[in-house]
Amino acid sequence: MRKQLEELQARALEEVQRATSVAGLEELRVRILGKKGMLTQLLRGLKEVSDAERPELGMLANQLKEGFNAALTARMGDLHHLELQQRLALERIDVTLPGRRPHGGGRHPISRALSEIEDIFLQMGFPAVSGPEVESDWHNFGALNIPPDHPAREMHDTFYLAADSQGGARVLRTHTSPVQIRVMESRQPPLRVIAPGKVYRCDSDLTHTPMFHQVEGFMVDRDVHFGHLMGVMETFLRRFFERQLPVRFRPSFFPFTEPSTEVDMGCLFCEGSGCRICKGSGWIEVLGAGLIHPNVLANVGIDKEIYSGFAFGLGVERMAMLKYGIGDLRTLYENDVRFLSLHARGEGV
Ligand code: 2NL
Repeated sequence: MRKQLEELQARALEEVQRATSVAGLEELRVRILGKKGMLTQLLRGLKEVSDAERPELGMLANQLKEGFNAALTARMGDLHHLELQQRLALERIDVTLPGRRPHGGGRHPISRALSEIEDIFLQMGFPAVSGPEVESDWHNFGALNIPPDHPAREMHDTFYLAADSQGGARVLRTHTSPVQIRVMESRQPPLRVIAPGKVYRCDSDLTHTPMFHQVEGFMVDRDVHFGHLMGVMETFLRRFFERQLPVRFRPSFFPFTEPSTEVDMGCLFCEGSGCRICKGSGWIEVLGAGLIHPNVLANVGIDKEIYSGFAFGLGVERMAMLKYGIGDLRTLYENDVRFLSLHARGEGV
């Protein structure tokens, strides 16, 4: 038994030195000291040894165990260090690789167009005001010289809501004119504002969404005439589209303006020679406008003998599509990030 113990000791220590990996050492520990390990099995033999020999052999076995453990631990440290050195020599992190950019957000084209429109009008002295989207029939129609049975109400495809507590009809505003009516009701001229915001019409197809954005604006003062309207419209369009566009005014009709006009600009895409966008005419219709109807002034308590004014309205989606070259209205409402990041370029992404 003594001989077996001494042989095992010699072999175990030799194998510790021969081991070349941390994993190999771990395996060796199990092979010697594990439940079915060689030393464990040898120690079972101690029972058969005489009482005289047992203490000495037991001591020898313990020395073997401690010696083996110490050698193993030392070698383990060496191998750990060696394996780390090998990895450090072999593995490289390429710190020159560019990082992965996070997907950037950006402002929606409608939001961008709205800001640009607001900036231009503010420079011309028209601050932006807002008002309710749920409106009384009076503010949305009556005050604007649109009587109850007027065909303009059908044209507007109105969303009607439950009546108010006094039985008054209520609607989702079909334009932002009611905001301007509220301004005229509550202040006296000189007045100059724009009313940007969401408007609602019960209409949905390729070129219409039930909610869209409008900017209306008006000015009322002494001696305001059609020339002022023409100058403000032309200045706005040339600044918004960033070029010296031709602008023309065609006679039209709105119940709330007299005279009324539709404003065209020279086509951005063919510069007047005629293309698909302007349907061959060389002109694109972008605004409706006119001098505020005397009935409207009377409805809000402004003296038409002293004051006059002009008003105009435009669709923000249409302006954004023309300026940013967006062909399909629906892409503005799909929230496809590929479309949004394309059109947000250079806009805080
Ligand atoms: C269009 C036409 C227009 C107005 C809006 C207006 C507002 C008040 C009084 C008089 Cl409070 N007029 N707004 C006037 C003419 C045209 O919009 O085609 N918009 C897209």
